[in-house]
Amino acid sequence: MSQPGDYDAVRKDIVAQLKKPDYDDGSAGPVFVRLAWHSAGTYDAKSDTGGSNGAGMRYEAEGGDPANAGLQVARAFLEPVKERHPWITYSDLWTLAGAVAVKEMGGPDVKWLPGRTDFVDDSKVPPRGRLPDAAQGADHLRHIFYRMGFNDQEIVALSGAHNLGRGHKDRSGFDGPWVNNPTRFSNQYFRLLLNLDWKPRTLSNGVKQFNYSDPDAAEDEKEEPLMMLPTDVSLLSDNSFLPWVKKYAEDKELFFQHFADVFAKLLELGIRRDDKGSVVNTDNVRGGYVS
Ligand code: ZEM
Repeated sequence: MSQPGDYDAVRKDIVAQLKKPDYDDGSAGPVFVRLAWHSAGTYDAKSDTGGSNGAGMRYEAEGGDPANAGLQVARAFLEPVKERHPWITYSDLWTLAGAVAVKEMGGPDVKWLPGRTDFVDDSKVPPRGRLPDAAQGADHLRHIFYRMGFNDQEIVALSGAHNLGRGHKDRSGFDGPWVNNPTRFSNQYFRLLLNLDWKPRTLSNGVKQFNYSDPDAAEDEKEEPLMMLPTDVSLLSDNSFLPWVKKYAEDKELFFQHFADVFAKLLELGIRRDDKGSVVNTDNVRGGYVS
C-alpha cells in the first residue's frame, strides 16, 4: 500500500505488470494502450459525454460492448496494481497504464495528469457505437474522430498506435500483427503501410483485412503474415491523410512528438482542470468519488 498520490509507485507496478512471457508477444503493453484508448475514445464533444472519466468499462453496458472484446484481459492484468494502490481510481489507472506502456515499449513520454473519478453506477455510461469500425474507410474515421475533436493530422498520428499489438480472431475477428516487432513502439507501421504490397484477404470467419507475406521466404521459414485493417489502408487513398502517413514514415521524431501530444489529448477528453491541474468537472460522475 503506497501513499495516496504516489503515482511513481503506481507507474513502477504497471511496468512490472507489462512483462507477460506467455501472453501474445510477451507484453501486456499493447492491450494496455488499447484499454486506455477505448476508455477515452467514447468522448462526444457536442454533448460533453463519454471519455475516460468514469471507468464505465467496469459495467456490462460498456465493458460488454463487442468493440471492447478482449479488454477484460487488460483490466485483469491491472487488478493487482489497483489492489496495491487502492486509492487510485480505475479511470486514472487505465489511462496511466496506456501512457506508461507507450514509454516502456520505446515510445515517447506522454504527459499524463491524475484526477479522474469513477462512476458510482452505470447510469452515465456512454452509448455503444462510438468507437471506430475497422471495416470502414476515411469518411467513417473523420465522423468518429471529429466527434471527439481531432483533425486529420491527429487521426493519422493516432493510427500509428497500430505499430503495437495485433488483431485477435476471438476479439475483433481480425488476425495478426501490423509489424514484425509489435511490442516496440516506432514508425514502422507507416513505413510498411506505404511500402508493402497489401493484398485483400477474406479470413475463414468472413472478416476482410489486408495481408502481406514475404514472397521470398522459404516455405519452411514463412512467418505469420502482417496485416492492415481496411481503415488503415484507407489512409493511403485520402488526399489529406496520405501526406501525414508519408511524413511519419520519413520522420520518426516528428511522429513521436505528434503521437505524444495527441495521445495526451485523447486521455484528457472531457476532463476540465483548474489552473493547478485539479479536475473541476465531476458533474458527469454522479455521486462523486468512488475508490
Ligand atoms: Zn486500434 N484496433 N483502432 N487503435 N488498437 C485494434 C488493436 C489495437 C481500430 C480498430 O478497429 C482496432 C486506435 C485506433 C483504431 C490499438 C490502439 C489504438 C484492433 C484489433 C482493431 C480491430 C483488436 C483485437 O482483435 O484484439 C480502428 C478502426 C481505429 C481507428 C483509427 C487508436 C487511436 C489507438 C491508440 C492510440 C492497439 C495498441 C491495438 C493492439 C491491441 C492488442 O491487444 O494487441
